[in-house]
Amino acid sequence: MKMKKYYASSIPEAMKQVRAELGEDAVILNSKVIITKKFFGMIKKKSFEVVAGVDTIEPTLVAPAPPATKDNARLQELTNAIQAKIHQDQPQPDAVNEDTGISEELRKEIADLKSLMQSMHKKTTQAQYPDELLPFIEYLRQQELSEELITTIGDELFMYFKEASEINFSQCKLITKNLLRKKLEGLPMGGLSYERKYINVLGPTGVGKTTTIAKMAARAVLEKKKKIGFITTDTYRIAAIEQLKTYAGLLQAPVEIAYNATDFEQAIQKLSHLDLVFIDTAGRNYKEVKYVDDLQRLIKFDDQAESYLVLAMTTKEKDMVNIVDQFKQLPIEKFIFTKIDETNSIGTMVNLMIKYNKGLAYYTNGQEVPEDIEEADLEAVLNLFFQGEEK
Ligand SMILES: Nc1nc2c(ncn2[C@@H]2O[C@H](COP(=O)(O)OP(=O)(O)O)[C@@H](O)[C@H]2O)c(=O)[nH]1
Ligand SMILES: [Mg+2]
Repeated sequence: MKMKKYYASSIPEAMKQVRAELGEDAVILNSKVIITKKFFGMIKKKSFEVVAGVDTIEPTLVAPAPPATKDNARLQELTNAIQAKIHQDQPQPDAVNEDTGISEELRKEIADLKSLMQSMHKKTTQAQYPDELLPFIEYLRQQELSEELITTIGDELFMYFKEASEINFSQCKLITKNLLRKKLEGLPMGGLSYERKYINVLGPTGVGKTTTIAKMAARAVLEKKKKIGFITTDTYRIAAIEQLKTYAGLLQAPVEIAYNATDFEQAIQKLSHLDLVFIDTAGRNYKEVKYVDDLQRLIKFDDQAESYLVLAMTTKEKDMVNIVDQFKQLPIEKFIFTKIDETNSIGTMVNLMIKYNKGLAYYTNGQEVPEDIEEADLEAVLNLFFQGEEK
């Protein structure tokens, strides 16, 4: 990637310079305001510094030739060799000797030092990446993949590059997919099991719980011919009850409203003849620990139930992490990610699945019921990750 700094009195002015020099494909990598002081600080002048870059290995990026089968075999061979080497180089877990007499404090200090050294190592390796890798690393970053995963992937690509002396976008993609596949393949993927009667749908307000329930329920009725019903514990807003009732009406399914645990128990009895019961919950302030406690008291989390945590892709990852942490005392089966139509960054999905070791049931991509929902499978998630690249 070719990079250059531009200075101008306004951002549009800087953009003009960038386009004139680097062309229409240039991307802005960074920008900042610069205040210069003249006459002993009495006159302040504002200007802008813009760092822009353009891909210099564009031909391979725009039209990546699909690797020939022979290349693929070679690529796989090299990837395997690199992975074997990585495993060989990885430090083996320390043998635990209970009698070492090392205090807990010292042990913690050693652990901190170790992690500091590891993070320094990461920074050094990233700084060593050749220019050929940078657009791809930038793509991973735009996808908001965690820095930790970017370094793992980057290091592997770098080793491949050292071995093969060249690398193009489609090779990077293949190696990345292999790596992410390995990280995700142990996690449960796929929608309702249809083996458990109660489906608890949890998550904060407005993420799309009720809409997603309607989509899942419609599939259960139309495709699986199941007899279904609904219980809602979201009694704080009349509109929320009406919304569920509307969907239930379309599917000719009963709705029970549970204001308290007794109501809930009665609703369960009333709907006991059905195949599936969807439980819509209130997304009150999840930050209150009490909310999760109440939920636990109100609804059932036994072996007849499966529970899903709904998160919207429009939420910041930091906030999503807080939400998942808040729900961690509940036996969440899998995630459901909604509103993926409103983002171009899919990395968060991957980050959270790996961080919490949880699979994915569905992702939803629009407001239309019942069509805007996809059942998750590993290859679909991996393809989703590179979808932005094909746009
Ligand atoms: N763009 C988009 N909007 C969605 C999606 N799923 C739900 N919504 C919208 O998000 C808003 C809140 O949905 P709702 O089901 O009421 O959320 P709840 O409070 O969690 O039950 C509604 O306007 C939905 O139409 C989705 O996949 N994409
Ligand atoms: Mg709702």
